[in-house]
Amino acid sequence: MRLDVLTIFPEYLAPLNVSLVGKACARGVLDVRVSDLREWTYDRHNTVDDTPYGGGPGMVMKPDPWGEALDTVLADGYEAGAHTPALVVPTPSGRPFTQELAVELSERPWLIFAPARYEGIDRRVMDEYATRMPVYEVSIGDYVLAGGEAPVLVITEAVARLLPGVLGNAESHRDDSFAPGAMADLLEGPVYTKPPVWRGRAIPSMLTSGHHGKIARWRRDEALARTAEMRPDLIERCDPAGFDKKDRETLSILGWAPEPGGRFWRRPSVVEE
Ligand code: J9Q
Repeated sequence: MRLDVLTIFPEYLAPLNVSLVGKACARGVLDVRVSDLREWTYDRHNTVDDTPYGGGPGMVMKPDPWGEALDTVLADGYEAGAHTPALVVPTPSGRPFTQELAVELSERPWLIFAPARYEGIDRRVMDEYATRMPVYEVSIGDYVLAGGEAPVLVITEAVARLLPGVLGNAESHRDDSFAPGAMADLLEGPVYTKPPVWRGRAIPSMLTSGHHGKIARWRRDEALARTAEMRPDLIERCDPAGFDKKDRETLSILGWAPEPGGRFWRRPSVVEE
């Protein structure tokens, strides 16, 4: 996969050379190119922003540097044999970044990231490049950042670990919270390792019982409890056909009951302590 990043803070992308993404690059699975957007400014101050039409706070990134930078990166990439690019623009007004979207992006051979500072990029840039390639405007969550560089790191890590040959056998995709598949719709419960007692705290005895069926059931119950506590929206969204008899029993103890439609809803009588 080829990955271009156009940014006014190229140093911010240094972590792309580290850890999993760095290894993917070293192994030749990923070809990362970071370019400084200011290379495509031609005034004395390397201006990339201007005041918004219609007034209002903040500054908007000018279309010209983006247009020239994107045209150059596209020409370079095509010349190097890359094809079917997609533009990824991190923005709080984008579609939520999910594991499903990570999988979709990981299946594309060429991603071009356009992280913006200030109040965003002149809309005409996304409109123009949308006529030539898919444009993904993506939000990594509901909070305020100074710019899209951190989201680029987040999205890149989520995508890179899905590329063939990047993850070792030790880490597999299936059981991750949010991975499409096995535990798809539940959060993971607690995990433990040696020593068996740490600062007077023992591990749950269940885990050394050797009863693999009981351990699996216990883990499932812990996952249900954790999800109900931290992400009740995930329980509500669950297809009830995915719950077995014991799941229903556990959910009932946690204060959840099926609606007439079958989906689970938390009984209003149960309140937090
Ligand atoms: C560019 N807050 O926030 C959440 N996902 C993306 C963003 C974001 C931001 C500011 C600038 C992206």
